[in-house]
Amino acid sequence: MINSANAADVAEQPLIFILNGPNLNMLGKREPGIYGSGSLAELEAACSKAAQAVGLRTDFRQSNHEGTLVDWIQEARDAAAGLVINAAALTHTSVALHDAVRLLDMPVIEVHLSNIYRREAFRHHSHISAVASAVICGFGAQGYNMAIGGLAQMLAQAGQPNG
Ligand code: CA2
Repeated sequence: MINSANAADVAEQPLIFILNGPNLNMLGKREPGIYGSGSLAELEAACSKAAQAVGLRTDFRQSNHEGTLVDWIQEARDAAAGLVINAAALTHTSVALHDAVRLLDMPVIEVHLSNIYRREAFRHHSHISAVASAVICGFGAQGYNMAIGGLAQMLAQAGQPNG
């Protein structure tokens, strides 16, 4: 029947990982002027909804630990079709995350809630950008929706005969 997505249909939808770095578990609790007032759980729910709308499934995670994020990026190699990553402060410091993302053979969207270029100079360099497919920053939580939409387009294009 048309328009009746059953469990089997949903299981066939490509899975994307959405990984979040240190302190993003504090969203909504501090600094709403910079990072918005929504919680991480609300962001996760919004991402799941945005992904559903474009035929994707999400695995949304947050860690305060660099090694855990490296492990998850490696896990994405076999488990995911694409990656959205907000590496938070590790963006600006982590060669390990750069190397892990570099090994991925899939679209990767780097996202930041704030416009890192309007902030302190130490936030102006990203170790992720050079190995990401695209970068979105300064749109708040909406940036995650944009990243998911962009990823869906990239995945659809890659599935085309000349993609
Ligand atoms: O703007 C972003 O998304 C950042 O990745 C957030 C990081 C920051 O270090 C980056 O330069 C830019 C910080 C995440 C900390 O999140 C908090 C949330 C609420 C309250 C305090 C911190």
